[in-house]
Amino acid sequence: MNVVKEALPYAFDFSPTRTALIIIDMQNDFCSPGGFGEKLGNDITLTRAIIPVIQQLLQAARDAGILVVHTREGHLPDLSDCPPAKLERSKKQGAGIGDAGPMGRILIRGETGHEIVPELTPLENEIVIDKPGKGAFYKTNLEHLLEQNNMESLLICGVTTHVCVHTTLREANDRGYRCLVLEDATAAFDPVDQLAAIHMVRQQGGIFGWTSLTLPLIEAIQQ
Ligand code: TIU
Repeated sequence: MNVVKEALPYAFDFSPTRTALIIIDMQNDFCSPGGFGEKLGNDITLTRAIIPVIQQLLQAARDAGILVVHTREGHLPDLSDCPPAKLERSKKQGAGIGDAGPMGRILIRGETGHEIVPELTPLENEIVIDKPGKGAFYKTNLEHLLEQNNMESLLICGVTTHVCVHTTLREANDRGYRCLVLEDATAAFDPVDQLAAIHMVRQQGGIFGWTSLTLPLIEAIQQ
């Protein structure tokens, strides 16, 4: 067993062969100018700032042969998989899903805005999950893939902490996965949301799982 001693609320142990790294929605739409995140009225500085941290974690995971899963939030070009309520709220906020933007149609599969940022481009053999919702389990085959690979622990990073990271974390927790959320490899647009979201994971004896910084995890992967 590998151990992240510094994890909270207590040490997190994991077996690399039964652990997946889940990188949530590190897409241009959330991390690059003119995307969905910025059009919702957010500053993307904080979501961009974690890119180098995730790069290091991704390299460590690849070197150790840890299963890597990338996710992307987005919709079919005809919007048939976008619930009307989600579409309505995006339009009210000025970031209409499917509207034209500087990186193509907002949050639409196949557009530049939907692509993962170049620094974190998935390798050919890595899993990419396209999801219509905030959670990575809803209307995807993630659960099946994790079961097929006999996974028990998930290392979760990406954006945004309080939205897609949390929804995925909660879905995973209910399915019995042991989840470690990386405090400095996740980001919210507002630091208040980041603090609250991280606190919520590890409160009440780790109600949803564990948290840690990325460096202790990388050291544990390399143990
Ligand atoms: N708006 C916001 O904070 N997040 C999202 O809409 N999606 C994800 O978190 N990926």
